[in-house]
Amino acid sequence: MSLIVHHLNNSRSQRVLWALEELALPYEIKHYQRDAVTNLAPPELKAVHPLGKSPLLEDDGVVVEESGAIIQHLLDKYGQGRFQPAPGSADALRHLQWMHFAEGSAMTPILLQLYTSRLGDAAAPLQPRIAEQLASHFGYLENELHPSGHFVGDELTGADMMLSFPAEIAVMQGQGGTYPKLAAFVAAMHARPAWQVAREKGGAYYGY
Ligand SMILES: N[C@@H](CCC(=O)N[C@@H](CS)C(=O)NCC(=O)O)C(=O)O
Repeated sequence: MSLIVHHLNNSRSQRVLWALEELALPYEIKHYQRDAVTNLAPPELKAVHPLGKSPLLEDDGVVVEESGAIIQHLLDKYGQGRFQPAPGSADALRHLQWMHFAEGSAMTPILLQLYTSRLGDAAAPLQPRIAEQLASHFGYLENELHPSGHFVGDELTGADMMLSFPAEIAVMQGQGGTYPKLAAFVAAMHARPAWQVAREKGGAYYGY
């Protein structure tokens, strides 16, 4: 088995390191640093994949992109049933939904806010809709968290790993008071030994 993570500092790639640590798999990290001015990934990542983005996983020489697909692949191939519900169960469908929701839906208003914030007054007509969508998606996540502090069932799953990134952004935006369950979820995930080892190995991860 050869697993290599092409890891960009301060990025979604943190989730992949975390998943690998939870699975206790051996892996290598190739580190890439964001440009200090543009915050973009360095051109070397384009030698691995045409989009030059992270995370990228190399599994025995096959490059897998998209954090959701990478984590699902790791769980399916190496998880032996851990960190996801039994196939065919009602929870499995919810899990599938969340695995896609994290990048497919939750990140859209977050990225719109990030990019339009650079336009100043020119973005004013868009801001109410973006703010409303941001609140709608964060509020939905807040309401969907189970009393156990997980998104599916009562144990850690890939869905929690994927949703940690938008939840962290809500907290980083200073919205932990508005979304206390999301804030508690982020704190609980970060308290996991596997998350902390991944954080140490991965290097800089925003203010966390
Ligand atoms: N939906 C993709 C997003 C990948 C992505 O946009 N990664 C960012 C890091 S969070 C990146 O590489 N940005 C650097 C750049 O675009 O230059 C995934 O979840 O893997």
